[in-house]
Amino acid sequence: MSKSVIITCAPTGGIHTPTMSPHLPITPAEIATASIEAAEAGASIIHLHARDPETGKPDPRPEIFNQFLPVIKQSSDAVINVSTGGGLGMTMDERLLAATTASPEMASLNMGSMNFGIFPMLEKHSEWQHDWEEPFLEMTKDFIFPNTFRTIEYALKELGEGHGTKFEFECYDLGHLYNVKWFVDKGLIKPPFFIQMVFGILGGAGADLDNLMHMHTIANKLFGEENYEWSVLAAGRHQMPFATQSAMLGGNLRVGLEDSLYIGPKKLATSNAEQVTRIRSIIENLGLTVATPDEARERLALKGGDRVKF
Ligand code: KMH
Ligand code: ZN
Repeated sequence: MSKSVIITCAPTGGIHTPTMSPHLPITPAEIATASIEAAEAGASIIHLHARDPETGKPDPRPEIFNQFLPVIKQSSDAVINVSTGGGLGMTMDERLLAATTASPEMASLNMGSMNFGIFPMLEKHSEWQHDWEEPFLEMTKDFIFPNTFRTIEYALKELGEGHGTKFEFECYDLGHLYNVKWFVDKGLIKPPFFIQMVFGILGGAGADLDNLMHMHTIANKLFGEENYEWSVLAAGRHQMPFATQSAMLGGNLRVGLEDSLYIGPKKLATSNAEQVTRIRSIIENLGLTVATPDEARERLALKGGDRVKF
């Protein structure tokens, strides 16, 4: 029998800006509602960033996370995953603070430094709701997203060993899988671990299905199928096709407005739950089932929702 499919939903992220969609959750209340609805629709993991409630700018402050993490926990059983990717331009200390404060079951960890170009989205708008949006996108023409061996090792020790938090290892290219392997060999990453393969970010692997097939083949060779769970996310219009391909190949997947604002060609998604509902129906029409939060906890060997600090 095939394994159930773990759906992660990333409701807001730190890439899209308020001008791009009126449906992007911004305030703690909006992020909480979007997360709870996504969990009700079938997401077993919720991947979270915070934003300044006034301006919508990505914001690392633990006190903002603390306005929505307990609310989500009280109304849903979903696994809470706190991003350490944060927002482009934050320091590594800022990026880690919310996770080390909340001690969640999961946190993201980006597995290599890279160009991270979101400036092409400048072409879609000429007027911006907030002053920060245009320069934020513009600066990514000359921006390197820093994730060095030293900072990755620090996060693995501080958050992984220190808090028992397990990671969503974000791998945007083949080399990032080899970086995971380096830490597996050093004993700092232990099975079962969770690889999130990311496609379609300018600076990382493009959204070509051959890239997905190849990364999966190499991950199996490096780690051994039995030692890890894999998941796929793709940016923008590639989101649903790539998620579907992953489910068909026995993998897991991620949706959410962090990765795509759309539900169809030129059609904005009106909620995160709409994307979760769409992919859930595709999964079920393929004859597969959706994993519950407890199935995700068991397969990823998570510490449990009662051992977090929120
Ligand atoms: N926004 C995604 C492409 C993170 O939060 O650690 C990658 C991401 C990074 O989710
Ligand atoms: Zn993220």
